[in-house]
Amino acid sequence: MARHTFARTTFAALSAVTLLALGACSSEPPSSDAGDGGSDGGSGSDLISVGFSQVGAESGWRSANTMSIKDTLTEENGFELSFSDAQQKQENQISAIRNYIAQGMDVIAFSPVVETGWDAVLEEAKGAGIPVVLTDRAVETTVDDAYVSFIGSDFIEEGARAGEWAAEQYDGEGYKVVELQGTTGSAPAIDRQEGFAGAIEGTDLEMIDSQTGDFTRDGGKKVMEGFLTAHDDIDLVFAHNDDMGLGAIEAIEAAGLKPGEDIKIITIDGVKDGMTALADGKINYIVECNPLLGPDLAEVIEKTVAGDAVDARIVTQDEAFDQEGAKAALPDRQY
Ligand code: GZL
Repeated sequence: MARHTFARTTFAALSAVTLLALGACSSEPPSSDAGDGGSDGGSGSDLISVGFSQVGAESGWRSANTMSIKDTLTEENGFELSFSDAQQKQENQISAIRNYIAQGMDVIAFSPVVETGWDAVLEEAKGAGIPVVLTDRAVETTVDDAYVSFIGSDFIEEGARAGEWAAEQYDGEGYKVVELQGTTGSAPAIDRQEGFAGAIEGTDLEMIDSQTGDFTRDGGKKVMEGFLTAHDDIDLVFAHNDDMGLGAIEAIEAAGLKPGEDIKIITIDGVKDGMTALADGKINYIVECNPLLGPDLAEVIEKTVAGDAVDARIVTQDEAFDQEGAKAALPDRQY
């Protein structure tokens, strides 16, 4: 399909925010292909060529997010998807996006590993007339009309829900709190920290240490080992994702303590391993961050290619779970 040219007017996006429940995804395991993609240069196929740059494969959430995108942007659904895994490196995402520009993709989509440093490549995509869609994470940019839409959760709200539950449960007990932060400079790490801190303000919960575990299980384990060496009075761990919380569980158990009892744990994501640990009482509360963004991404791409206006911000709906909620939700969980 010849690449769709875009007048700036087609970048015009409604300023309204749309709350969308997200579809389920199939159980197909994510593949790791990085197809050569690109519009077919006249082979006559009527597919929409999409270049997608993914953060990496750092967590269970990321795997579910990749699965949702690959399961939705299929040929039978009208897409020719080129997918690349940046191994959590911004330079890899920037070079992948430049490749997609050179290949003349109809649309480029990506989940930016960090918030800043995208102006040049966003300007290049705009100059090439290729619309950009952000999924999962936001960017800070000075480029006008840099992207058509941002589809993802409200991370400040997620951090606030975690902090509100902690305040409800533990205020008045002089709890000492440690925080396992996500990737430094990423929107979820910045916003979840802000939301949680705001929610515990005015309570007697005290944040005594905070460090990045880079959203990985190993990172969470290593940082928690350091916290346990440095502090003998930790009551609560706030982990920015399940994977770091699961790593913290390993460190807590290796120290001869009981996660969920001696040291409480609150995490964000709601992936199967996290929900299982919650049902088993090793995690105390999880705020969901729905990774199933494929259907909304497909809809935004189709509307954009058709020249229809799309919402500038599409906020995905998240639930939250205590132990009973996790037991009830696990049997039907899609990820
Ligand atoms: C959130 C997403 C975060 C998840 C982590 O939308 O960007 O990145 O919370 C993942 O599990 O690594």
